[in-house]
Amino acid sequence: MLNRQIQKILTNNRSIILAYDHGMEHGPVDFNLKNVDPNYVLDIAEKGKFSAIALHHGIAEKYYSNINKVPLLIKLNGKTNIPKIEPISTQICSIKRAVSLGADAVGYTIYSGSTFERNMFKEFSSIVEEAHDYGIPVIAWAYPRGKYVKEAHSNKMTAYAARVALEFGADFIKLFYNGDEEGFKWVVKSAGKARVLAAGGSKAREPEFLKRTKEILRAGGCGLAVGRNVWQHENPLKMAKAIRSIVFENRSVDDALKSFN
Ligand code: FBP
Repeated sequence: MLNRQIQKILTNNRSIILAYDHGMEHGPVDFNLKNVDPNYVLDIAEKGKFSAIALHHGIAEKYYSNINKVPLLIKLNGKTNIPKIEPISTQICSIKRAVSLGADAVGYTIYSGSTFERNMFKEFSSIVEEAHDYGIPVIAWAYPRGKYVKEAHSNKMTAYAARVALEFGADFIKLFYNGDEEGFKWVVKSAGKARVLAAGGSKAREPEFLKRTKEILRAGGCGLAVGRNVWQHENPLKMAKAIRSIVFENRSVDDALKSFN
């Protein structure tokens, strides 16, 4: 069952997840009059043939229904960026509730290195156990962060965060890619049998973003969990097509850029 569910969010062993949890993580500051509407982003997920859409449960309950064909990934924890304290993100949705809302997979952010890491480790451990009992895969947003983390985006720290998520049983691990393709190979190795997805980051120019995507795949990553570079794009479906052609069809960056013609 778990393996079948993992396959559901893969095409040719690759995956592109559309992330839309920013309303909680950053606030509506990331949105404009179009993409503030979850229906707009769900439509992109469907028409852009994404492997899954990542939502918090409140949005899933009001906007996602069984007519939606794109698999649903429910993010089980969350926080705002308002308190300037050590990073901690706590569980806000149970697996039972996620499953009742139609979740095909669940996600959880772990800030390894935070002085609160033990709280997240404890919750994540139970989440993996329960999700796997239900036969659904778990995606870890693995972000080293906190006052003791000096270089959060270094290969060393990213590889450590990847390994921690593997040790806890994550099936997919979402990580920051710092632009060092060789270094990312070690990060991917450290993630072992867990599949590596790279985070998209703030909006970049298309050639730059697509080049990064190519590098991530060459280093052994299985795809992306991307948000702003798609739904903040003036033509999200063209962007989705360009990303798909690289991730699923192994096209070159130059070929992918033809999607914008
Ligand atoms: P983007 O591709 O838009 O960066 O989304 C990826 C993501 O991990 C989101 O799922 C999340 O809301 C956000 O980035 C978190 O970013 P940060 O922790 O850097 O604020």
